[in-house]
Amino acid sequence: MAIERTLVLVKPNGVERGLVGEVTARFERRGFVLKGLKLLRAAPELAEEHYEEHREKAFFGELVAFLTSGPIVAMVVEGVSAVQVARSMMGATDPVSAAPGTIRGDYALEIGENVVHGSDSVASAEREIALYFSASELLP
Ligand code: IDP
Ligand code: MG
Repeated sequence: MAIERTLVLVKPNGVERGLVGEVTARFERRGFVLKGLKLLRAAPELAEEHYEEHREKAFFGELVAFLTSGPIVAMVVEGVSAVQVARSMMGATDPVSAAPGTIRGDYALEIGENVVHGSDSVASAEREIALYFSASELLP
């Protein structure tokens, strides 16, 4: 029963499509507590650092261009096994394989525009939260 924090992003197409409330509500209803929340436009440097593990991939340029293409919402959610549970609520990376009932399974079809991001480990979550939030922007 480890209490964890994870970073959730609503990607530009999610914000554009008016899905911020929908995504946020799912995490709140599941029982997670919001510890940080902001609307921002990611600079290329931020997007590149966020996705540094994918720097050598063919889709890296596209990935950074997409994440910086419009406003995003960043939130820190806290609760039991937040990293794993948030990822399971989002569904498979490729929405074609994402189960109905998951965020991607309900709102996406294209892998490059899969509406949400969730950290993939506690270490990634700590690193990513620090990229998007200063300590004073997070509740204790
Ligand atoms: P994740 O978001 O489920 O953790 P990652 O493998 O970390 O998936 O990939 C980061 C993001 O890069 C994905 O959410 C997706 O939008 C994009 N992506 C991953 N694989 C591909 C691909 O093969 N083509 C285009 N975009 C991709
Ligand atoms: Mg990932």
